[in-house]
Amino acid sequence: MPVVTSSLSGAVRTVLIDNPPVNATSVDVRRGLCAAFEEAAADPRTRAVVLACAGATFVAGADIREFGKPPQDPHLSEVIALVEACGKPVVAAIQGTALGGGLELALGCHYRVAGEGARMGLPESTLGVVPGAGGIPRLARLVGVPKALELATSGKPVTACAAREMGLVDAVTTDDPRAAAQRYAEDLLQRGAGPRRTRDLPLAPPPAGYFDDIRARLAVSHRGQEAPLVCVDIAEQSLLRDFDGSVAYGRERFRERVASPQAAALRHAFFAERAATRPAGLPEPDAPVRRAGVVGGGTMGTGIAMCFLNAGIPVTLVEQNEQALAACLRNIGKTYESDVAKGRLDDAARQRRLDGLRGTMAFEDLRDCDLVIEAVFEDMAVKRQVFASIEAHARPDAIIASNTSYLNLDALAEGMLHPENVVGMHFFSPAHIMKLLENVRGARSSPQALARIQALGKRLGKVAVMVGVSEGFVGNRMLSRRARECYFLLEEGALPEQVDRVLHDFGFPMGQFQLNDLAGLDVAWRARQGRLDRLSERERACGILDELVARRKRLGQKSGAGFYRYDAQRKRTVDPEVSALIEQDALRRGFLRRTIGDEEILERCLYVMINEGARILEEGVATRPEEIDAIWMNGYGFPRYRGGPMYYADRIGLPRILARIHAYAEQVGAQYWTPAPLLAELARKGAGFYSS
Ligand code: T1G
Repeated sequence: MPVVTSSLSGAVRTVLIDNPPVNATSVDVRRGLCAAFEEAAADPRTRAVVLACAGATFVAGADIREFGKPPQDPHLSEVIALVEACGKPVVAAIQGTALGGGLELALGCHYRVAGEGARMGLPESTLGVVPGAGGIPRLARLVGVPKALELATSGKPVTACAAREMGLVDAVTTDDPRAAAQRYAEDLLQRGAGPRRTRDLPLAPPPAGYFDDIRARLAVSHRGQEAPLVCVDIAEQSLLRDFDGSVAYGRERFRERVASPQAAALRHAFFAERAATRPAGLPEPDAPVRRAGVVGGGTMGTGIAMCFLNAGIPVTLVEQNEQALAACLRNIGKTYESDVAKGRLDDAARQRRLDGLRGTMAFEDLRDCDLVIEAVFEDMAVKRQVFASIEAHARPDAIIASNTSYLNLDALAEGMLHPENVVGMHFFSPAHIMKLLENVRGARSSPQALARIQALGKRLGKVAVMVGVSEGFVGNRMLSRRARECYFLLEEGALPEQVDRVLHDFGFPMGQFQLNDLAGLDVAWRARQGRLDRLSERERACGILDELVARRKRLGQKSGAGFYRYDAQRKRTVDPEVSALIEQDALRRGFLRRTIGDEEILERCLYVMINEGARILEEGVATRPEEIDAIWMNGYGFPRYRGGPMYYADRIGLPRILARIHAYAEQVGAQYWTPAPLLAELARKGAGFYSS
């Protein structure tokens, strides 16, 4: 089937792109468009053109799969120039998403008609590249430099209505966009309106100082990322060059970016997340979740309830007493009011979500739920009792999920009448914000139950990764190894601010001790108390947390002091009292503290995680490295432009990592630094996690 066809209706020729699944501008599409527009220009019956796409979406961009391979002519910018040069008015009919090269193609058309649900944007920088087909020079002519750069540097799409407001589209329709565009083209002909080329519009300079200001802002908001800053260069150069020179400059900078390590890592991230959320061997889910039950209205239960409500799934929320229930419902109401105040939500949507929420203290009210998730206190006995109550009142085919972070799901399922319905759904706080969801397959979870929670995860807008039962599943298990090394480093000579700076400079949003302070040192302390019997002698003897939490009541940000001191705006400062405490604790235990270099800190934090990731793959807790990368990029802030821990390991080279693991085994102890057999084997073969 040709990916581009055209047909004449009256005096309007419709050029149709049909390249599933997202009408990406592959080389065949580009060549087909050239042929179609040459035909349209030459055909005397054709007096106007509609450019449309088959399927659910307009062009969602260049074909990412072509990146990193030798470019094939024609370049998209040449195709767009041909469209724009057409002597007859060209109208783009936009449905679904017009993204990247898709929006650039639409900008080359003379007019744009969008369906009301359509979205359009320039997400190239999220892939480490930049609009390479004239997107910034054209968009800036239509909406101004600041708005054009807001789209290009954020990568976030705008709605059709917002696009019309800013002058990006000419009309928004509730009808089929192709039909509306046909009528729009006919109306142009009746009015004698001809082509309106974006390139001919003047380019207004932004306010004085704008470029310095946006570069300063990006250095913070997009710290470490190269592509957003190159977008700024393209806009700035567009003011200094003529239009064709601007397009050529953008194309050159695209070619430079697409070959960069950051672009390779971000492309990996894009495809890894899609692979990670589609575990092999699952059946098609046989029924959607129409109503969800949430037991426990604390921080996690509240966030989980809002995940469902935000996705349009009604919720029955169970709390144990009036006061707790009222507090939970109040918190949800306040969150939505705040979203409305910030313009994230309109009032009708807020009301719809609240209308879907039913609070109760009766487990009986769970009887019409397709899935019930518990988010109660992290204690085995408490959770088992709640599981039993849920099963006693919910439908026998209802999925029963635990939000546990650390407890063994199979132990939770023991004694249940239907263990095949028991799964884990590990949300990350704040649950209604964080993208990651670890879906846990229990030993007896049915394929249908797993298929349904995977489909549910996508419906909730999560990166839902299926993991096996293991202490801490995948993310927390690897994090606990990094935490152990960080505490060891404090004993051996480092201080919290040095460890945190190294991790922050690597690209994490915050370091280990800032993270502990944010989550609450009491949480870390309780988790440690629950694992004392499984800790080594050295780990048990490490008294820093006991001193901070048990004796000095320093609970982290929420108490104004933890590893750091915090002011009323939660701004942190280093606390000499903590440094003294660390030094005294080390002295008391006979450590001879030394100066530790940043490189050792980074290696010990990252390589211990990579080694644990290899063990996780060996045990089948994760089935492929993409899952580990997706988890760490979406749940723990691993910088996307480095691709995730396992991708990053391949870039460093497993032989080097193995050599450093052996060195740390000597220095720190083999019980903490034994190479995972899979890592050692891959290193021996000179292979990687992605190139075995
Ligand atoms: N190229 C190739 N394949 C793509 C693709 C693309 N641009 N976009 C999606 N796919 C595949 C995806 O891998 C999956 O394949 C299937 O389509 C469904 O995707 C020149 C240089 C459009 C919002 O960054 O954001 O244009 O796994 O699961 O959830 O200046 O896909 O099924 O085999 O994500 O409905 C800019 C990227 C490119 C858009 C749809 N464009 N795509 O989401 O489906 S750079 C983008 C998305 C560029 C120009 C520059 C999303 C979506 P498979 P999906 P979805």
